Amino acid sequence: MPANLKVMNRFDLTCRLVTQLNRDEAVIGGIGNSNFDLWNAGPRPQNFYMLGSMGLAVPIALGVALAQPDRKVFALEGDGSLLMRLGVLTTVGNLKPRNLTIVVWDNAMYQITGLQPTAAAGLADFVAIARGAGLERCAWAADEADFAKLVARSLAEDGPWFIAAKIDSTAPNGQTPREPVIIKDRFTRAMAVKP
Ligand SMILES: Cc1ncc(C[n+]2csc(CCOP(=O)(O)OP(=O)(O)O)c2C)c(N)n1
Repeated sequence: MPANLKVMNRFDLTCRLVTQLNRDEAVIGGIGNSNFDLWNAGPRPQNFYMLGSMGLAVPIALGVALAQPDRKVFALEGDGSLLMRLGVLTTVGNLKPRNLTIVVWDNAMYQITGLQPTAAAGLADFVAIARGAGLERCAWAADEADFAKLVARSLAEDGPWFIAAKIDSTAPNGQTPREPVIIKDRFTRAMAVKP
């Protein structure tokens, strides 16, 4: 892992990412803080907010990316959640969807359930793990400008991309309304699979 990675703020980075979107990109927010900050960054019908299950942002985003290869798809996942479903990276590495970007918010903890440390508080390096899983375009974001640059590249160039960011433990300013049926319905309409 590179030294001197800046510890950033998930909401700030989420806002930067959403601001950079210019088409109907899909964004899948993982359980808890990842989707709360996505919601707080401004509701979009092309956002899917995962409620309740850890580790599903990347599998859902992978499915959307494979079904709609002309649409860019982002998965935003916490480090604890990605660790729970690490095997999905090997699937992404083998399938190599050109339109998928995975972002991992690495605060080295299960923040929302009480700040318990994850393996990322030890030696685990997500970029090294992703590279080992077969992803080639993988990077740690050194700071906010670097994050924005990586997002811009992932929008302009073929992936799959994997962007890891060290973040602090600021709690989101409010939660996504818990309306699973509405979330799913709005998202599937935005993906134009439901008239
Ligand atoms: C399968 C499963 N196990 C445990 C939980 C309880 N749980 C919900 S969120 C969470 C921590 C998520 O950690 P991380 O993805 O790193 O996000 P953070 O809270 O740090 O933003 C846990 C343990 C759950 N919802 N689902």
